[in-house]
Amino acid sequence: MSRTVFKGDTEYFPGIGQIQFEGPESDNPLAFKAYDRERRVAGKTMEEHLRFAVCYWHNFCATGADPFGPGTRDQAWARSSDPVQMARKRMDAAFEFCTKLNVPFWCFHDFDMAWEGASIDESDANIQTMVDLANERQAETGMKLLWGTANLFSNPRYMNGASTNPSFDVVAYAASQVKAALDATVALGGQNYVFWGGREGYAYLQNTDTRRELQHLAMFLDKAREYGRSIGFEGTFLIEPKPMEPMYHQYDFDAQTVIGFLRHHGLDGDFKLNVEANHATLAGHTFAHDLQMGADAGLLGSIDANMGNPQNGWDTDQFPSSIYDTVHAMMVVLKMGGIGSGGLNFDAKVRRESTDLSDMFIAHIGGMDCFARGLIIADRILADQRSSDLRDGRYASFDSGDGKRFENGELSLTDLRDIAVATGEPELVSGKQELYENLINDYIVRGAS
Ligand code: XLS
Ligand code: CA
Ligand code: CA
Repeated sequence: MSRTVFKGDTEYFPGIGQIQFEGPESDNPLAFKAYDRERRVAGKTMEEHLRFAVCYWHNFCATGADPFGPGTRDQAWARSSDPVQMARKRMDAAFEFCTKLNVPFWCFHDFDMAWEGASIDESDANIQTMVDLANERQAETGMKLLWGTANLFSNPRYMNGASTNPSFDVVAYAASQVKAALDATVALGGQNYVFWGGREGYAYLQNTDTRRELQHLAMFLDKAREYGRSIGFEGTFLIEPKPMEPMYHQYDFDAQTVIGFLRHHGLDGDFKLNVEANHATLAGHTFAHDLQMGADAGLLGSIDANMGNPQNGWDTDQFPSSIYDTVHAMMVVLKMGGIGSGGLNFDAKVRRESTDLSDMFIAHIGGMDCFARGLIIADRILADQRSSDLRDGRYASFDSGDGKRFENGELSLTDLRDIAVATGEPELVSGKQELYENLINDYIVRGAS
């Protein structure tokens, strides 16, 4: 179903209508070249597969400011000294943008959608005001909430972490925010709730009791789960791994670290992973690696779609533009049978130098086309018998006989030795990596039409 374009009192993106699919030959920068919502791939429409979301913070709150200079973007919705007016205008701009882009989902932090008050009660009331408005906007347009979350990292009180803060007062304060953000997520029909461990980590080992902090983190998540379920949240709780920045060392380092943590604390029945591309690469992995680790564990819940810059060691949150990466990502997602109730959230921002309002559309269109091409090409590669042969064929010795018995746990170490003695020196079997790489490039070059 197409979204109804939201029309508020002010049009914040004048001259731009709802973005249409025009196909690969189009040279219109404000049209999709590959993302054709209704086109069916592997049994589902592209919209159902990709479940794109627009994030509130990078688009409607960030201004392009960096540590070296102020913002560069002129945002009409941010021109107000009254926080209520500003939040309302911002929401109108957000719904206008999302519905013109025609994405099904959006995502928010508590204090990018609303604004922080002088007390917890005031903040909760501010959030409620904006939830009421967002509910109206969702009903008018057909937009849905992919996930909500709480910002537990910007306010100075969280400088030493939120649930892992050495001060109990801060832990309790963080809980008040998560409670309100969960209430908001449920009120808006959110399908997931995200915990990014912003400053859950440490700067200096010798003044930190890491064992205690990790126990507090698990306890906090457990209580959030208990509360969420008690108010009828049926969606998935998601942890978003990230290895560094802002803290020197972050506890939720990467997918495998979080999977171990969730299983250790019995949280893996309710929590899954929100894997962000740029965080995976900061951890020294590829995007596809962290996706695969999540998929193997049955815990890949959602994706923050962006990319980093291989030349530096921080989180640049660029829009995805590498088809090579999206092909590999979508191969993982298709093999696991789809992203379920998760989605692809563009946790990405236009560059500080990209100052036209249309750049926001161009950036998202590019990211959506990049994943649409990734989806089509990944599906074709997986349908090519050679691709499964190249992988599964390598494990054929475990499909029957002693290999099968080993997998079933029927062979002891001594049995294995006896088999090795009888077999002698194993044959060298080529891994055929380059053949597979060439196959992928052949499909990429053939395109996604
Ligand atoms: C920051 C994170 C953040 C989370 C939500 O690096 O990506 O934006 O996705 O708190
Ligand atoms: Ca990021
Ligand atoms: Ca993210």
